[in-house]
Amino acid sequence: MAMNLTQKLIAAHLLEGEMIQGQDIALRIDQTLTQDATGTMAYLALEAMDIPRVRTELSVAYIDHNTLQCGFENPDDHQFIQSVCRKFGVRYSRPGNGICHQVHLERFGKPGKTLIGSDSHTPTGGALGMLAMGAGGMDVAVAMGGGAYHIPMPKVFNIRLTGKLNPWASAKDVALYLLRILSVKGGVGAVMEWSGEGIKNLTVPQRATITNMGAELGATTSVFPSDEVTRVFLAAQGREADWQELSADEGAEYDRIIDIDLADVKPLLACPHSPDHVKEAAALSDIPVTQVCIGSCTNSSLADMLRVAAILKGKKIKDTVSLSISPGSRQVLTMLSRCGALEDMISAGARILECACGPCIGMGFSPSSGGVSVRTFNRNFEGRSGTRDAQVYLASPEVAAASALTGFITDPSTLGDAPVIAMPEVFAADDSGVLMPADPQEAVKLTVQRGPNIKPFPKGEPLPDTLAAKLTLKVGDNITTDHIMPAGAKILPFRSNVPKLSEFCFTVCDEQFPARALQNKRSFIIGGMNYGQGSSREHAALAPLHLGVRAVITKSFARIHVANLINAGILPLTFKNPEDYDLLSQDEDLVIENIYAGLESGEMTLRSLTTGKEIPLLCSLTKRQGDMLKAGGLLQYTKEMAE
Ligand code: MIC
Ligand code: SF4
Repeated sequence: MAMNLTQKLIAAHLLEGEMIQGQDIALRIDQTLTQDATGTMAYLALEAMDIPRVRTELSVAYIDHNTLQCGFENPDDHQFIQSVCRKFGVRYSRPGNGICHQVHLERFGKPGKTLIGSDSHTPTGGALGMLAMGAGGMDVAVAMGGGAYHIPMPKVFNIRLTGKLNPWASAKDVALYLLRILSVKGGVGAVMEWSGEGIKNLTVPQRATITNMGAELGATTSVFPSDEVTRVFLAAQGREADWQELSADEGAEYDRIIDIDLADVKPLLACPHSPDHVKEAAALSDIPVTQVCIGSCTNSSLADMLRVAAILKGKKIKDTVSLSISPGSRQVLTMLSRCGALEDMISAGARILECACGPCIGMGFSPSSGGVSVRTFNRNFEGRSGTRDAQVYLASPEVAAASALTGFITDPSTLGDAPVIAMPEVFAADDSGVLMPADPQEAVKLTVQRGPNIKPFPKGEPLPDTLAAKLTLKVGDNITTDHIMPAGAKILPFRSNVPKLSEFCFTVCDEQFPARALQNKRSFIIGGMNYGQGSSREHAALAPLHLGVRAVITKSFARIHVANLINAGILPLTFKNPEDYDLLSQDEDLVIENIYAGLESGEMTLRSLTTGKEIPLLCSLTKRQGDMLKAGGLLQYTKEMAE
C-alpha cells in the first residue's frame, strides 16, 4: 500500500498497536530534548526511574527559558540539570548556547528519526523530515529510559504548496495563512504533512518556522520531506552524513488536502489574543506600535536575522518604539557579528538580548500598560508577555522590522524593494557550548546537585471508584496552559517547586482559585472546547494535582495536556452532550460513581448533589491510561509494571 511520509515514519518506529486512526500506538523514540523550565521535572522523574543511563540514541538538555537568574532558583535548577546530565548520559547545552529548537535543528536533528521534547514546539524538527513531537516531561523521562511514547494514531493532512513567495512574504505568513484556514483547534489529532512543487522554494529554516507554528494548530506535529534542500542545509552545518532522502509514496492517501499557492500569501499578523486572529498587515496600518521583539524559536535563524539587519541598515527605529532582538543560537549570533549585520542592528537602535526565549515567555521585556507589541513569536495569549492589558501581534521578521522603523504596523512592501540576502555556504559550527556527559565508569561515582528550591516530584493518588468533590472552577473555551499555569519572570523560577508554583495556578482567570481549591481539599474543574491548548508544561497538571483537583470535565481537550493530566493521575472526562456544560455552576457538590466500570465502558455519570441533575460523560481512555489512573499516575504505574 502506498504510504504517506507520516505513516512511513510511524511504521519504522512502531512498537505496539495498529496504524488505525485514533487507536493507541507506541513508538520507539530515537532522540529527546528538554528545556530548563520543564527539564527539572523530567529529570526528577528520570532519577525516580532508577536506571543508570539514558537509552536513547541522543538526549540533549537545553537551558534557554529561565536565564534571568534573579535569585538562586534558576542557577540552582541549571546546576541540578547539568549534574544529572553528566551522570545519566545527556548532553547539556549551556545557557547562552541558544533556543532548544533552533540549536537542535542546526546541530542534532536527523531525517527519519523520532524526537520527543518537553516543549510544545518540538515539531520544529519536522523541517528536517523527523517525526518530532511535544510531550510532557514524564513522557520524555520514560523515553530517555528506553520506554515507548504513546499517542493516538493521527490523521494526516496534506498541505500542498505551489509557486513561490513574493519578495516581502515569508514563511511566517504561510504559517499564519494556515492558522486562518484551520484555527487553533483545526489540527487536533492530525499531522500536517507538507508537499508539492512549492516546497523546493522554501529553505530548512523557513520550513522550520512553519513546522514550529504548526503547534498553534493543535497538530500532533508537522513534517516536510527530506530532499535536496535538506541536504544543502545539513551540508552547510557540516552534517551531510546525517542526510537521507524521504518522501511520501506515489499515490499516498490523506485525510484532507489543502492547496496553497505561495504567490497568494501576503504579509499577515495574528491579532490579540490568539494566533488564529489573522489579518493582513495592510489592513492594520493605523495601529501605533510601542514595542517590537524579534527572535524566538519561530523566527531567529540566520536568514531571518540577516533580513532584519538589511531592513534596519543605515536607518533609525522610531523614538516611540523599543526594539529587542534575540538571535536563536550562538551560531547565529557569531555569524551576525562576523558579517557586520549585528552592527547594523545596534546602530539602528535595537537592544540585543541573549540567545534565549526571553520576552517570548515573559522573561523580561514586558510591554508598557496597554502597549502594542509586534513580535515574531508564536503565541500571543493574554498576559503571556507579562503585561495583562498589552496588545500582542504576531508577525514575520520583515513586518516587525518595518514596524519598528515607522512606529505603526507596517506592510513591508511599502518600504520599496525587499532586500536580497546572501547566505554563507558553510555555517560556523562550534559545539563547545554543548557539554558531553561523563563516561559510564566515572558517572556512577557522581552525585546530583540539588538546591533548596528543588522539591520532590508531586505524587498522584490512586483513582477511587467514587469521586466526590466541589466544582471549584468553571472556565470557557480555548483555555491555554498559560491560563492554567502562567509563566513569566516572577513565576518561572518556581518550576521545580510545585507547592509554591501552585499559588499562581489559574490566577489569570480567578485570583481566589488556589486558596479555594486548597480549602475544599478535592475539586473538579469544568472547561469548554480545546482545554489545555498551547504549552506542553506538565505543571498545568501538577499544580492542579497539588491543589486537590481530581477530575477535569470539558467539551474537548488538547492532546499534550490530556496526556499530562493522566500522567499526573487526574481523570479527564468530556461531556457526552456539550450543551450540558451550561447546567453546572461553580461551588456545586458533584459526585461520579462506578468509575472503574466507566473506565471500561467509556461512559460515566456526573451527579450534582446541589441540583440533583445527572449529566452523562464520556471517558475515551485506553486500557493503559485507565491503569495509569488507577495506579495514581505514570510514575507509580511505571514502578508497578517494573515490580
Ligand atoms: C512555551 O512556549 O509556552 C514554552 C514555555 O516553551 C512551553 C514550555 C514551558 O511551559 O516550559 C511549551 O511550549 O511547551
Ligand atoms: Fe522558547 Fe518561546 Fe519557543 Fe517556547 S515558544 S520554546 S518560550 S522561544
